[in-house]
Amino acid sequence: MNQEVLLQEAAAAIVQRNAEGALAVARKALELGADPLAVMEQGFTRGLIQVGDLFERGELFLPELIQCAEIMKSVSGILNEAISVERREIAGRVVIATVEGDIHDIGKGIVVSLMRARGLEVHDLGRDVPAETIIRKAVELDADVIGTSALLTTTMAGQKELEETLRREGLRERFITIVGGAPVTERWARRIGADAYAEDANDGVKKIFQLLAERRR
Ligand code: B1M
Repeated sequence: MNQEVLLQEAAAAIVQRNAEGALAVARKALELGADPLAVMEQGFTRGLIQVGDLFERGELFLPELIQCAEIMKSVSGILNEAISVERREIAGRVVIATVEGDIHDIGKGIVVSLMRARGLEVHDLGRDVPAETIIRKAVELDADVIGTSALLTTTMAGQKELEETLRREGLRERFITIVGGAPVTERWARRIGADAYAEDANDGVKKIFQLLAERRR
């Protein structure tokens, strides 16, 4: 089967809130040997973004949005697990969380799976996590990297607070910081003083490896 058709079916299953159909597409993708990351990002995620647009225009309501998110969670359970593990040695230690006040964690889940698959040791603190808690955990675990995800324009402030707290506590140089999430931009990362902005999971992992290599030079 053509991969583009599969991706369209994945997106459509989310928009149509077809839970069984979505699981069937995820399983079919794996049977056919499709790249699970591509199916998540170019298929199911595309559908979820359409759902977000419908919600924004008032053409779909919160219960339906929640239903779509739940379907997305169940397919990501299958596909994130299947993201191929390329290397086993630990390349660096990452503490990651969705910032305080924000419960969006589907994208972070994809990022975490890819990080683990590429050999990073990842401590996922979950969602709605205060900056102070993220920092305490990173210090306790002697992490190399602190990653944060924010999906609301209002909660992006949590990423700024993290940078400010690190600076105030004299800890800024100790960690590499990386920020992501739909409203987050390169400009925002620069403005708050984060080391990197990541557009998606691949970009995030690539930048972490670059920054780890620079630090070890
Ligand atoms: Co919410 N929501 N939501 N929502 N929701 C948005 C974000 C919104 C844009 C929808 C819209 O109106 N168009 C809007 C925000 C508007 C704004 O801030 N300007 C919105 C709103 C308003 C809300 C509520 C306030 C709704 C309400 O209650 N009235 C509420 C807020 C709750 C809260 O957090 N306090 C809410 C709730 C929810 C659900 C619970 C129903 C559900 C989340 C379920 C869950 O995550 N467990 C949900 C969903 C699903 C969405 C949309 C539709 C999809 C988000 C998503 O999962 N995308 C979203 C619309 C949109 O984003 N266009 C929307 C797919 C995911 C794979 O992408 O998360 O961007 P993303 O992650 C990507 C990259 O950004 C990047 O890599 C990922 C993989 O490629 N990335 C990183 C992300 N983090 C990274 C970290 C990194 C590196 C890369 O390194 C550390």
